[in-house]
Amino acid sequence: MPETITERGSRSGAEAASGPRTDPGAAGPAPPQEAAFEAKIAADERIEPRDWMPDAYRATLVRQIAQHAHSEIIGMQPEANWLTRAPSLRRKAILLAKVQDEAGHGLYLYSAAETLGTGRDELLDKLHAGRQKYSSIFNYPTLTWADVGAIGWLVDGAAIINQVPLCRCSYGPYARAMVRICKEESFHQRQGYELLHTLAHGTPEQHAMAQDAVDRWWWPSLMMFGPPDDESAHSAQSMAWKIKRHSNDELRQRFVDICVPQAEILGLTLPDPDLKWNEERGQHDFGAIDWAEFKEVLRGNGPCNDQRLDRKRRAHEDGAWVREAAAAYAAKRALGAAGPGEAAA
Ligand code: BYC
Repeated sequence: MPETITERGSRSGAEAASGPRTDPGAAGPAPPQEAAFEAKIAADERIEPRDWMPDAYRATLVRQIAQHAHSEIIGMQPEANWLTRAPSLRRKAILLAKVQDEAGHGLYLYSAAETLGTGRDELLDKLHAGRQKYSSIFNYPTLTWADVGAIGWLVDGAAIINQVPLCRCSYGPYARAMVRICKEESFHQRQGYELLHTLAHGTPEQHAMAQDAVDRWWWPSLMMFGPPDDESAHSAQSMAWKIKRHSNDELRQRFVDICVPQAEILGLTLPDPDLKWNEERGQHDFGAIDWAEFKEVLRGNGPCNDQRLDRKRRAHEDGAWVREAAAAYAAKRALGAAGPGEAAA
């Protein structure tokens, strides 16, 4: 754990006593630590764990990083579903590596949240109690092997578009975690693309399986970027703080424009009759997203919400003995390091 962080938003008792102004709209001149924070943001410098920061900035980061970390961990489930049924040893080894990477991403992100004073246990308790979200995308089922390819191409592809700008996030530990995550996500996207390419250029049955997977994953992938800008509660503030660098709609559009030529090379069709190049805008127009479906999934009513959370809770309970054993081992080592005399004292 980092040093204790006070609830008032500063890092030490002395600073808290000086009364940091945590409400950006509060009257009167900004206290010096708030002015220093704003100056760093304006200069595109990183905010680090020991720096003063407004409570709302800290809370926004914890919310987003927690949701992101939970997504990585829950995101292991739909893919792990195919580990025992991968069609070859090569495919199985690749998928195993990918699923393990997702666990690693979760750990980097929980560690980033910990630098803000919120431990992993607390975040996991909230996830298990249904009080924190994870990405909507992981509430859809993986019905065929081609879904592993579609997830790599579309889901990891969307994640990269969303996450590359997060490498420039104003909060240092999150930005640095994202650099490593994005490198691995690129490999994930490539494996999905290569898998789908192989299927799409295989037998007619394999091509149909690839097309069916793309048909099912396309629209949920577009929803990953979050609600439209005019309904995005947090975007304006997060962009002002340079946590987010682009709006949800901007990134969604970028994703569509990148996917269209890739789909052509794959020999697959994107399931949107309204998808077409708009010469004037220099971008693709695309059809209406079913936001009612998105809201239902967020409310817990997607096809796999219950299954995903049940499995996550069960895995956590089943792993209790590992955490207990690790804690007992750490305590034993600490005792040994202190020496018998000090331990007795
Ligand atoms: N699913 O004001 P908004 C991955 C929530 S990739 C669920 O626009 P914000 C992976 C949002 O939390 C996926 N909830 O919010 C890939 C907020 O609710 P609360 C994870 C969503 O934060 C492959 C409300 O809707 N990636 O991990 O400004 C394999 C209003 O939205 C979703 C990240 O998390 C959604 N799709 O922008 C394995 C990236 N969209 O909190 C793993 C980091 C929105 O007020 N996160 N909501 O209750 C972000 O960039 C931003 O948090 C978002 C949303 C763009 C997702």
